[in-house]
Amino acid sequence: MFWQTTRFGIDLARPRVMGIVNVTPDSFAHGGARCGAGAALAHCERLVKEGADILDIGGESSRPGAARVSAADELARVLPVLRGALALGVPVSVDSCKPQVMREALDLGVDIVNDIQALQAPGAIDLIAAHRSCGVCLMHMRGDPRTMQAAPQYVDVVAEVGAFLSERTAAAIARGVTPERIVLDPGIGFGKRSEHNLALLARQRELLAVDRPLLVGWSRKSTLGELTGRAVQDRLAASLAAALAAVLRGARILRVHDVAATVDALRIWRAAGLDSPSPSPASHNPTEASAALGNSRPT
Ligand code: HH2
Repeated sequence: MFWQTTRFGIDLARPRVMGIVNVTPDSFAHGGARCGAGAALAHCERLVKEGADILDIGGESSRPGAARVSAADELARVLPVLRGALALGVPVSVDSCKPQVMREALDLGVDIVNDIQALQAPGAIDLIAAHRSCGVCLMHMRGDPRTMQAAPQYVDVVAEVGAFLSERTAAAIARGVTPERIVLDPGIGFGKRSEHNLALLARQRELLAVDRPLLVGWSRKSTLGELTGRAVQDRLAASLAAALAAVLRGARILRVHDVAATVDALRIWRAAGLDSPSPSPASHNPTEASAALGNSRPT
């Protein structure tokens, strides 16, 4: 099973670690410590040294209640960091829901668009479909970051998230995005209370029925704080436990802040023989993506 991206076919035979780089003054997990391009790029370099398989670079916080950022401001934040990160030898993802930001990032050569709105913005699907090979992550969110935590309600959160991801996958494929370019994310914490997030973890395997690899982001999220009583900077153990539980239930890409610790945890996991690739989604012909074995390699 490979994830096709612009320059790399990412082999998902083993779980992959996506390191988070927020070039924002207001992210929930670091409070703006890496707002400048120089600091953000140094952070990218550090995450690659720690073993990140993918870098995910974003210029707009999506924490509950976050203020919107204009496309121009978002571009000013992320473009210099993306430019530098593209030289680091790993796939680079831009975390954005704005087509203008996606377009300029793709023009630079980024490998993946990570969209918390699952390409619902006008023009977003066509932009991705027009690109030859970039990867895309389609994430579920109920509402938008300003309002999403105002009493979210579901009858069956797992079924509803699954139906949404299925519909967005079908929409992207119908417009010409090939399936091997798509991964899916249940959107932990996006318009969901803790009970919803935990149901999505407990029944995560049901989401594999959509037949695309799963990416999940539990790192430092508030449900972990609710369960442990710990502040955001003290949620490493909880984040690792949630990440491994997600891998156990079929996730293949972990979006994390703490790359070194997650890489170590996965190393022990594999050494213990716990990592057998999930039975679904069905593997597809790897020659379509790349001939890569082991680490991701340029296509
Ligand atoms: N979570 C955040 C942002 N982007 N993308 C995906 N695919 N999945 C996630 O779970 C996800 C995401 C929020 O976390 P973070 O980037 O650390 O915070 P902020 O949005 O405040 O910068």
